[in-house]
Amino acid sequence: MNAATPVNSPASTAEDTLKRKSRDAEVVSGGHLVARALKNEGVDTIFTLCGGHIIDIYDGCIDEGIRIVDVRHEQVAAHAADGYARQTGRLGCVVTTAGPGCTNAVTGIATAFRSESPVLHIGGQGALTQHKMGSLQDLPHVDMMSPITKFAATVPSTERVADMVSMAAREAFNGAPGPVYLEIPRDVLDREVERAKAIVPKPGHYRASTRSPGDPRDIEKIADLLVNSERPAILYGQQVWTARGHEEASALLRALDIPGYFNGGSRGLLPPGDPHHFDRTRSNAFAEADVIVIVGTPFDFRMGYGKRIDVPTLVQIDMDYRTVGKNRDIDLGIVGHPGAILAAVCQAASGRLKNDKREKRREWMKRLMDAEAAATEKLMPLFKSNNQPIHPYRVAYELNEFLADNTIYIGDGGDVVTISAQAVRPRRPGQWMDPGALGSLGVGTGFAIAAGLANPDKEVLCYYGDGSFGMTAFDMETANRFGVPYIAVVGNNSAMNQIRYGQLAKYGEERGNVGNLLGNVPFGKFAEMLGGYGEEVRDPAQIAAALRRAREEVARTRRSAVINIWVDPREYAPGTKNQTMYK
Ligand SMILES: Cc1ncc(C[n+]2csc(CCOP(=O)(O)OP(=O)(O)O)c2C)c(N)n1
Ligand SMILES: [Mg+2]
Repeated sequence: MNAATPVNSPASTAEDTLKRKSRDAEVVSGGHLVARALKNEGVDTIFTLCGGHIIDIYDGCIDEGIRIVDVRHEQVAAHAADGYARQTGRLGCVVTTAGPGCTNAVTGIATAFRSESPVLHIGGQGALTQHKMGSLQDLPHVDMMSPITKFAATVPSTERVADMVSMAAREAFNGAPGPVYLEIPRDVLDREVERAKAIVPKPGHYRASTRSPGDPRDIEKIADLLVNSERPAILYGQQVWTARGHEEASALLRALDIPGYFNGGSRGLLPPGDPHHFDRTRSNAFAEADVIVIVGTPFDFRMGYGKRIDVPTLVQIDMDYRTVGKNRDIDLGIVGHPGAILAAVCQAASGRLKNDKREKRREWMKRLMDAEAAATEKLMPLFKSNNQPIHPYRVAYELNEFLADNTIYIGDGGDVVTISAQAVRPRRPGQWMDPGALGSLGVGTGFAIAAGLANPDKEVLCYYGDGSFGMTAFDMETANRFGVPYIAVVGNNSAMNQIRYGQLAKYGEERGNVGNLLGNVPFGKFAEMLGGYGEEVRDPAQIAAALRRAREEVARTRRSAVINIWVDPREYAPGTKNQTMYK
């Protein structure tokens, strides 16, 4: 049965329909205004879990042809809205009921906040007529959501509903994008007002272009720096993909022969093997380059707050004015749209790179490329390890070998997923998804649903830790129900291993295994319970074949598969051993 087919809906007569139609022509309810404004903003899908406070939005969505994806936990709805924004480049939308609907979604919205993902969260609220009287599920949502959104407000009247949805959308795209929150009291949502009195901003007429190229004098300066540099390097972060500046970003690397490094959603901007794609020599580049340009990623813990960069000239480009020059000094900063800025720099530098400089850069890139190859060689014994229990590096290697050109790779877990980042190289832009700076476990299932819905022709693979899988996996049923099955791989060490390492190191064997051990769960059976394919893998030689079977079975049954790979709990990622994330 189609997910949207209503069950037991009361039969309506032709007369009822006629009456409804003529009334609809004159009046409109708040829920229908929400849907109209969402449609105007280009939102074609909402992620939601139902509640009495929000049902009129669903009715409006039916009229507007907006897809309603109903999940089993609001955290998943929020992650899915974030994932859908990441995959489509448009505003994502999550709709939750009042109270616990909102609190359950908080992690997803917070994740979008730290990842600068444009998500509109619409939440229900008790009727204004019951304001502060102790209505069902009443909470101070706006106060709760304000610190983790760019804008949070209550819609005060039905007439303003669409207006405030468009206002929230505008705020979501202000500077670096991010989540926004709108609370709609039940009576505001349900009330019908005269259509003529409702404020509905015209599509395409209520917000300006975000493609600002920054100060033209600074564009010239960056072009000069790059043209005159002998050892330049550029790091592209999440924003480059979020703002869809990826083509301009690769064009600049190619035009000026600059080695590129990529993090977050920018991984996959260039395919592995591309002469301008680098990933194992970032610290060499940070130590030896003469000019470094950082685009669209803050100097946060992932960058050692910028302290690990030692370079004569550091340039920072970001969509958020507050990020540029934060945590460390820079030589030049520019604020605007990464694509617009990089295209302008490319244009300003065009034809100015002298042959001797190009020669020097080729030597520089060759040196880095040799170091990349040496670093890969060094990892090979781990990548090819035949150990039993299976070494998590072997899983990471096999996953990378398995990826197809169109596979979207999602990482959701602690140590096993950190390790996978050393091996997995997505083949195309937009095919890498991670939780970002919030480091939230549990993103995987929502991201997988969103990735599938936004890209019906792509394969989706999510690699989970066993701890993470347990957090949100029940919505695998939602993925199946909406026809977007995916391949789930669990790196199962029966522990919250990334945390366990630090505990063992600090408190020893006796007190270190506390609060971090999980049961041995054969997660393959979970897929079977939902009508899909499941398999347990204990032999490293079986990983590749198991993954292929999962691919075939997902295609055949249209149900998600789970390959549960039992990995060695005694192996950890180097970053975990150094506790880099806390330094
Ligand atoms: C929602 C959430 N809770 C707790 C943490 C802290 N944390 C970081 S890694 C980790 C362990 C994850 O275990 P698992 O997914 O099994 O991966 P493993 O480290 O075992 O490979 C935990 C609990 C977190 N980042 N997010
Ligand atoms: Mg684990």
